Amino acid sequence: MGASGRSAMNGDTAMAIRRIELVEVAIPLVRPFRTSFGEEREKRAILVRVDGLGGVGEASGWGECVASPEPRYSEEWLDGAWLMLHEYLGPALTEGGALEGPHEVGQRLRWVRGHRMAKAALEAAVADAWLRARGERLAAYLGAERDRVPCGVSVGIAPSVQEMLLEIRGYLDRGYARVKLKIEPGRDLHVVRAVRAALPATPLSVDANAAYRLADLPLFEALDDLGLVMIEQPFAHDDLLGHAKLQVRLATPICLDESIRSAVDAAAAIELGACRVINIKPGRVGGLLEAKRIHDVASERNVPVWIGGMLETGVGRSVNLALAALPGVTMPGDTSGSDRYFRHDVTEPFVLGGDGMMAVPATPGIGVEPDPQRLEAFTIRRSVVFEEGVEGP
Ligand code: SMG
Ligand code: MG
Repeated sequence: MGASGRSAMNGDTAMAIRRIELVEVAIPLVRPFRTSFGEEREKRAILVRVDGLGGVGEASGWGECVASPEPRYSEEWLDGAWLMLHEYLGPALTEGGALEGPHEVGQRLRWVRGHRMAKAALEAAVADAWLRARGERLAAYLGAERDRVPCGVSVGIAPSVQEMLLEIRGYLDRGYARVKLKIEPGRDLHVVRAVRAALPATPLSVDANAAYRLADLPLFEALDDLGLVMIEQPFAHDDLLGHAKLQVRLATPICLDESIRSAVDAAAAIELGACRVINIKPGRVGGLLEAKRIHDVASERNVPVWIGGMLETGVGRSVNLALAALPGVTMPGDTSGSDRYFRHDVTEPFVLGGDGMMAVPATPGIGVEPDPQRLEAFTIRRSVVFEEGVEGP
């Protein structure tokens, strides 16, 4: 056992990190997911495993990195995150010795600029291990009180309105509480109008994934008449001013996703009037604790928030559900059931109740873990970032 392990044994709460491993998985999607920036047919993700040893014993934890194979949704991408975890984040985390808690992860990684999705995965894995060692649930640790949360569903761009409606009706039959339509130039107003006409009472929103500009104002004025719950990320991620100029012209709330990378961003966007709703994703903002801070900033300003999705496996979905149980999360999230994405997930599936509600994991840590056999079947590469007592390259 190394020096950091011994010091952890002496403390009550500290946890020494003994091993960090990355596992890349590729899981077929039940249907392709198309947005304004491309199509995904399988889910590839880096799962981070952290083995820790603390005053209360040994525990392992898992976290999921939501960086996509290509840097379209954000500048991060999967292979970059893999390298980042190896070269910088793993060493930055372990060089400081035993950890007093998950809050120290962000502090140790802060000197690395950006790379939030990679940081979030490591923080989640440490938090899972640390909480499991204490027998504490992530939702409770974050301050969540609810044990079930309402869920919405995000519907990819489909070849025709008919196909989209068929898919949507299937989700509504299952109980989803809100339907989000992906839009892109050329597949926007007529699609949303047709869906609205077919489903006059369904809570509907649209997500443009930054595909438009202020010059498209007439489109948004037309969408404004369709009784949408919100319009998500119409303009570029760095265009807060453009969003503020659009929001004053619309009755429909603008929801920001890609634009909000931190609690500081959230406060600025709210103060500028760039949005009236925020989509929180722990990966996009650098971790679950920053996600909680965004929740707090928005709650203090009476701005509703909801928890987004990145087509996560059960490992990431469990974190999203814990966050969704926070008191300021007042709108259904993109926290859909596992079967909306996968025939088989790496964990036990998350199942939507017929009433559109999903149970928040009720056991310690993130509450789920990869099934060893399924993990093995979906794994395309593995690599050890850190092992106690073993020198790095
Ligand atoms: O997890 O159900 C899901 C997907 C939700 O639409 C969704 N996510 O911009 O909000 C968003 C997109 C980003 C997906 S990029 C892979
Ligand atoms: Mg979005």
